[in-house]
Amino acid sequence: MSDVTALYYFEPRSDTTPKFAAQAIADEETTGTWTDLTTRTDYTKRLDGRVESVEPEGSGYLTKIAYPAEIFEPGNIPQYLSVVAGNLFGLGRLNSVRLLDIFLPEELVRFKGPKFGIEGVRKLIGTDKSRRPHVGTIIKPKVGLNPKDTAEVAYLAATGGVDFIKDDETLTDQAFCPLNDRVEAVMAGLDKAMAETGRTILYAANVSTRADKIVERAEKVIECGANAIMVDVITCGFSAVQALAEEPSIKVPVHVHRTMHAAMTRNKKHGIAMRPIARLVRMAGGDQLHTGTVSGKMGHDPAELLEDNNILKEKWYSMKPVFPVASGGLHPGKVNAELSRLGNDIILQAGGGIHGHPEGTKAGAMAMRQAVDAFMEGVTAEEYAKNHRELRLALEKWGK
Ligand code: CAP
Ligand code: MG
Repeated sequence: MSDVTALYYFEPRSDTTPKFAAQAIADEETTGTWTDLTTRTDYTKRLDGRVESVEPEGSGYLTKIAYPAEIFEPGNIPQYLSVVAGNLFGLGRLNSVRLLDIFLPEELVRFKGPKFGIEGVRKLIGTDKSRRPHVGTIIKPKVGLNPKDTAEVAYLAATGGVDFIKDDETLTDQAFCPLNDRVEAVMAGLDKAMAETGRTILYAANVSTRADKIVERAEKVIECGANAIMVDVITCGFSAVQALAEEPSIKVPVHVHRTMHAAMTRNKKHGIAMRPIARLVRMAGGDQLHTGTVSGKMGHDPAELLEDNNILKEKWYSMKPVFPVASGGLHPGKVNAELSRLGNDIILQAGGGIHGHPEGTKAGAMAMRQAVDAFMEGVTAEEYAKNHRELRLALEKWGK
């Protein structure tokens, strides 16, 4: 079995040579430590890490570290991370270090992976032929609405044309909006909307909770009617995503939110880039994953984002492709900027950009769909807005 290799950016401490710093990573994450060992045996040497390359990059260096595959317990994502993203971040010989990507042999990527993936979700929504981007919304305000009012907002977004509705990342099972009551109320409204529109609309209830309760919580919300589930992967863990995705009784798409990711992904000198996180979510079995926008409210690097989305979509052993989600500060005026860079295999999500529309949620959803339809027809949003009122009002309020 070929080695696992990991690519890092790092800046060595002033008294440390780049090669020595890279070697410190290889040692720490395999058989070494800060000093030589009297307990070293010849046969353990086969597990030594190796520095494959060190090259100058900006104000630091890129290094590729080879880790013997035998160190990795097949299927154990937490253990994979403890090696490639473990103690190394704290090593004093490094002023900073960022994990950029991980390359795993097929034997270590034998996961069930996404149940649905892009094609499965497209078939559910009915866009497997048109290939148009999906439009999603997040119920806003983020927290506070009671189940009845949540259901009303969801119904309006659905009849306005969204394909996907989700809870926000901080909404779970609070007293002001009990989870199962919310799911029953929302799904009653969506059943009505689906009958009226003839379209399938997914509602992903946020099942994020403690590891030993999350599958049970997901099974309960599905029993209450949810036709998708959502989980915050960084706060709940990759194992939580894997438990949900691999659970046979869970037969609905898993939407993966990444809240808290920016604590690791944002600093280009230190932390973990979104790319390895995207690979791990694909292995764990997420069907849809937030990866960012090129024009929204969160900090972004379009070059990194495009490659992150490719990692989710390209052929990767037997793992189904994962639907990238562009979300955060989007509104109808930004649809063209997003689609022209990210392509059509994308879910565009808008919270404020729908529920902040001058004529309310239904008009906001219509405006988002009109902006997508304009792009698919090769027409500018301004042109399309001439005979689409909801889009015109959105452009007047938010511009581009
Ligand atoms: C977007 C959002 C999402 C962010 C997450 C929010 O709302 O619901 O959580 O998109 O960022 O709470 O901000 P708006 P990312 O549409 O109102 O901005 O997708 O980059 O992880
Ligand atoms: Mg949110």
